[in-house]
Amino acid sequence: MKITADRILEFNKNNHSSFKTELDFLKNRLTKKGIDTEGIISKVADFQVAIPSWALGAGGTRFGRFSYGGEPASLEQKLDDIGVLHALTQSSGAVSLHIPWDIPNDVKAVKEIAQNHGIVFDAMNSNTFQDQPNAEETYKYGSLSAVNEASRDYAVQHNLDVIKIGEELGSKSLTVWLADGANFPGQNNFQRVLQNTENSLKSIYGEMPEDWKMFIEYKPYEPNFYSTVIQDWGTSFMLANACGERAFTLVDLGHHLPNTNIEQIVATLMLKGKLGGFHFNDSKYGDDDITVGSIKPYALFLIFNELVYGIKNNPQNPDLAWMIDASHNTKDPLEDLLQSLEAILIAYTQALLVDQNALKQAQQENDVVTCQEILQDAYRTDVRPLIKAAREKSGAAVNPIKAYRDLQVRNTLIKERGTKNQATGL
Ligand code: RM4
Ligand code: MN
Ligand code: MN
Repeated sequence: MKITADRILEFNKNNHSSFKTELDFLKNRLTKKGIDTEGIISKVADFQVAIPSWALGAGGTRFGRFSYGGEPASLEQKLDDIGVLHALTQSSGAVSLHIPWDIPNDVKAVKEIAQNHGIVFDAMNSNTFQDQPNAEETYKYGSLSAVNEASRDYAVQHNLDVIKIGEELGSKSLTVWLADGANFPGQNNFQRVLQNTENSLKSIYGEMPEDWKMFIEYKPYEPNFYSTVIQDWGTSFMLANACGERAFTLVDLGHHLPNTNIEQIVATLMLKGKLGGFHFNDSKYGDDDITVGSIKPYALFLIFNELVYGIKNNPQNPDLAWMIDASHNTKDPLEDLLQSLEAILIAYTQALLVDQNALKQAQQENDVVTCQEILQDAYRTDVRPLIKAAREKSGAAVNPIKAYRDLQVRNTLIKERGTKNQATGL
């Protein structure tokens, strides 16, 4: 299914009325405060987030998997789904592939489909946490960190293969998330597995094309429950430094123990020019991968506040690779991703409203109350009319979820693909 620009225009014509009044009211209020609303609308319209290929299928838990109709069965169909999201929002113009889940059979055809939808290939993810049916070596006791040299070499080679595929597709970065770790005390020699990991990452880094970046993602636990080799931002940062200047840390919101101050981690990494990638999701307990902004929207805003500050003030930090790393099997995944995109844009827009000069002055004066007022004033502003204006400007639907439902997207996909399809991946 492809949603044409005409259908979006028609939808917008029928869904305009109340938002224009709200927009005028908000613009008026913000302009009086000296805020450049048109500048904010342009920034929001330009913001692009990659969709991971795994999120389009029915996610499951280890207790079960519930399919839904019209699920994409191939990479081509996954790209079509991202095409639907992008047509509705104009803010998901990128895909992040997970290999070996989504190896393109026909690179040329896949590129053409992506191009037709206005989608580019962002970071490539190299999964080394499962053995494939034809695997020659096992990752059961680790991949890049394994004590078994053959497993390590096999995992390094897999990463190099992923880079090759990425090069053909036009990607420029590799994300390494390692599940490696131990389930029981004594199982691993911490120093040895860390050293193995550093050596393996250096081998991959050494073979990366000159214009590629490497993102090292950390996570405290799961699937290993006693220890994880790259457990936190410090370990990732250390490994990125060991590899070189094109290696960076990747922050995934769900990869922290409860109550970790993620905004402070973001600020620290950006100051050091080492924040490269960012995965959005939300969580209550662990790596729950639930809809962005569904549990802790204020935390998301505070994180965005640091991101916006860093983007403006830290030229030493590269442009970030943004990706949604969330999807849930009790929702239609496309609607879930639309909700995540909405939450991301809301937090971003609110962060853009923060009066940085006033905040700096209040901080200089140790006026703690004013500091809090400034942040909360931005957070408590209903910025949705600005987002609708940005969407209208870029040819997206002013209300993507309503458009998705009005246009009967899911029913059409079920008619096209049937009810029995099952996606590759998780
Ligand atoms: C991991 C991590 C990776 C993601 C996999 C599917 O927990 O978040 O980024 O690619 O899950
Ligand atoms: Mn992630
Ligand atoms: Mn995760």
